[in-house]
Amino acid sequence: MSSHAAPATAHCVVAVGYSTSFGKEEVNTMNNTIKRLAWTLRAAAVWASSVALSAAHAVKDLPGGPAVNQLNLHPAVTKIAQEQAWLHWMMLIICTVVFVLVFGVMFYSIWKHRKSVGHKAANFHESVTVEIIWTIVPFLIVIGMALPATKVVVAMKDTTNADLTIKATGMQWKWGYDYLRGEGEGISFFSALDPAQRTMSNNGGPKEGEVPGNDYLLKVDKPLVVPVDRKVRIITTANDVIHAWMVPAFGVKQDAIPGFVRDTWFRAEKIGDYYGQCAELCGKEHAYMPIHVKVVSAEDYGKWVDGEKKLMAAKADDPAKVWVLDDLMKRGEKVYATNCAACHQPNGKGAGPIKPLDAAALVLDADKSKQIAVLLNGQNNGAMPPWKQLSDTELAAVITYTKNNWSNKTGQVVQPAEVLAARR
Ligand code: HEC
Ligand SMILES: [Cu+2]
Repeated sequence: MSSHAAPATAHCVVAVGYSTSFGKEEVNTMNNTIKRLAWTLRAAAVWASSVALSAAHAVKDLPGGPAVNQLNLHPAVTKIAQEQAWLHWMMLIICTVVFVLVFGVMFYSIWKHRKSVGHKAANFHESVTVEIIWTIVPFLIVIGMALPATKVVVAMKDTTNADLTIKATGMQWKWGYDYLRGEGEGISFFSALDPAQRTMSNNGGPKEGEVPGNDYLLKVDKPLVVPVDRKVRIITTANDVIHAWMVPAFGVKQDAIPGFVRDTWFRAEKIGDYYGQCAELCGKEHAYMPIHVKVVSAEDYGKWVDGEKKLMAAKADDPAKVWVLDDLMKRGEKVYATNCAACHQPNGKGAGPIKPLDAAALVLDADKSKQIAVLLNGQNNGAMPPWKQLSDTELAAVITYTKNNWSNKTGQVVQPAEVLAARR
């Protein structure tokens, strides 16, 4: 839309307003209304053109992601995506041909046999030939579309013999990735929207002169990394509500449902960055859960895996480390606040059926193994849940904390090695 079009039309309208024969008063109010209308139109036109201009200048196509004014499907990077695109065009063409033929015949018949040229309607019943034709032809068309479509759907669902299995967990509002099998097994991390972009969006989007980048709202802090030309099986599930894992360039879109496991797969044929998003409306920040898959060479993938493993080793606590009381207390305070305070209260007094930890005989007991056992196995049929999922160090820290906080002053220190030993 050009910014000149609207004022020009508005002037015409004003001119028409003058040429009609209303009273002076009426003409005046009318002129005011028209002026206001013209102003609104002009503002809208200027806004629209500026949006169009700034968009055209600031944002370019994102390779592997959306393109500016994109109409077609994403360029395919997997065999499946290629086949999907082929199916899409094949069916679109068949539908168009059917549409043109049917409507062509219909309009031709209406025109040719119209009453005004004296056409008399034919009057016949039951034509076996016609009935056979209009049964057979659509049947063939449906078969012609269903056969190749079924082939592709079956291929999409064949997740066997994957080189790499990754679990993608949707959560409000980020993705969790766990490498379950194959090279990189054990790696696990979260992938969330780039915080700078989130702030930009929360503040109403990129401001005048701010260049948001072509990957606006698609940039993540840590992309999923996979090797090229390997079959990657993605298992999807969710922690809270239904999400969906979608990467258009791979032709992959799979619901991630809490309590259920679904899977899909892809074999990316080209090194590069590919983008997608959560594709199931999952709450107020649905637009803030982008997916970024980095496809790298086998060699680079190996390097990435080594790097991740080193990072993980550095982060994981060494259960053999011997701690001093103060450090364990500091660590334990945090573990307690996140895991225990909700039930046992920050003051350790508990509430109702939740037993107090402050001044509790079991906590004060000189035999440390008693409390270790409660933490590892729970108590009273899970009323007190087991905390096996916490690390040895976290358990040692939180037990030491409860033994030396509030009025509890046992001076006892529980080392991670003791927890590790009790696990067996
Ligand atoms: C979901 C609520 C809940 C959470 C969270 C919870 N507890 Fe408990 N805990 C209980 C209940 C309930 C009991 C009492 C069980 C019983 O009846 O024997 C209990 C009992 C205990 C006992 C035994 C007390 C005694 O005198 O027998 C210890 C020790 C304990 N909890 C420590 C912890 C620690 C440490 C954490 C955090 C890692 C924690 N609890 C988290 C509910 C909870
Ligand atoms: Cu979602």
